[in-house]
Amino acid sequence: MIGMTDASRPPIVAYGPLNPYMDAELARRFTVHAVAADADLAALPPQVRAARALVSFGSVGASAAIMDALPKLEMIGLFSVGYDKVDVDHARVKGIRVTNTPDVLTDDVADLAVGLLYATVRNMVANDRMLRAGDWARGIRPALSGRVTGRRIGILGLGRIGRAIATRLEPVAGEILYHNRREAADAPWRYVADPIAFARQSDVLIVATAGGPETVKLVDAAMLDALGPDGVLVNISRGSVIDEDALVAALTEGRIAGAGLDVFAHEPHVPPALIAMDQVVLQPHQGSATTHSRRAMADLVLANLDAWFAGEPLLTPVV
Ligand code: 8YV
Repeated sequence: MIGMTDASRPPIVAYGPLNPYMDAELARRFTVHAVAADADLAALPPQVRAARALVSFGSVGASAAIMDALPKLEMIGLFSVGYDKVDVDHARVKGIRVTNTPDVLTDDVADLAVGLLYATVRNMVANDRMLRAGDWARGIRPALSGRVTGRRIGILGLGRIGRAIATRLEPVAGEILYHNRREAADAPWRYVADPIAFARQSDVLIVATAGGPETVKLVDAAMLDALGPDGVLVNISRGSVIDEDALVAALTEGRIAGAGLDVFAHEPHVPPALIAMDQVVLQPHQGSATTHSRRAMADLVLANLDAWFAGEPLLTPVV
């Protein structure tokens, strides 16, 4: 009967676009109401307001407003490891559980960081462009590049992804050092407590820390200057961690050598100044965007939802 809720298929909200596999698997289990990321939350119909769970992409997250608009909400299954777009304090106060997708995407995000490092240091994208433009065939020789082997590689944020990046680069690095809120007792790499000293001692700085209020603009003009004119910055974490205006200025003025960026302060907007630069390599937030990781992330979201509705412990709770 129209309007009747099938008790075996609890109502949930799919918030913003997910992916076809996720959509199909959610539809098999739940009564799914798709809500656009920019929907008018004050105008949600009663059957949507009855949702007991919300599934959301990392870039959309879950604000206090969407939590308040869904009075029956019990849990949020986030389709990302980063939960900087989820108001976790509000969720905690309201007793709403939140899950994310750690581990399953670590290898692919770390691979992208390493790829960005090589692509940036070896000018691979600019060289690709000049070859395609016919410059090589016309006898033009590209400028010589820097090198990766032997460089001091600084990892900012030694979480799961930071460790996977360090492990990958260890065989070629001159040294791996890291800066974190605190020293990791089990990490074999050198800890540098002071962020400026850390940047000064790094030839390459790879940002792998979590986003959120604690890390906003952690990489600022002073840190970029400490990295120095031969320094390269790679960011696969969140655009918010870097002062993007300071980065554009440092690149424009040659105060750092280059940058490989997968994330930006105001995605999908990328500053035109960065787009115009040959010494940067840009990706449209592709860290976890492999078929393998996205499938595993979807399965983990589903496993958390299944656990919740079966009254079992959540697999990867944040709240
Ligand atoms: C995604 C991510 O690009 O997991 C994260 O934190 O940044 C990526 O996996 C996206 O947010 C998926 O929702």
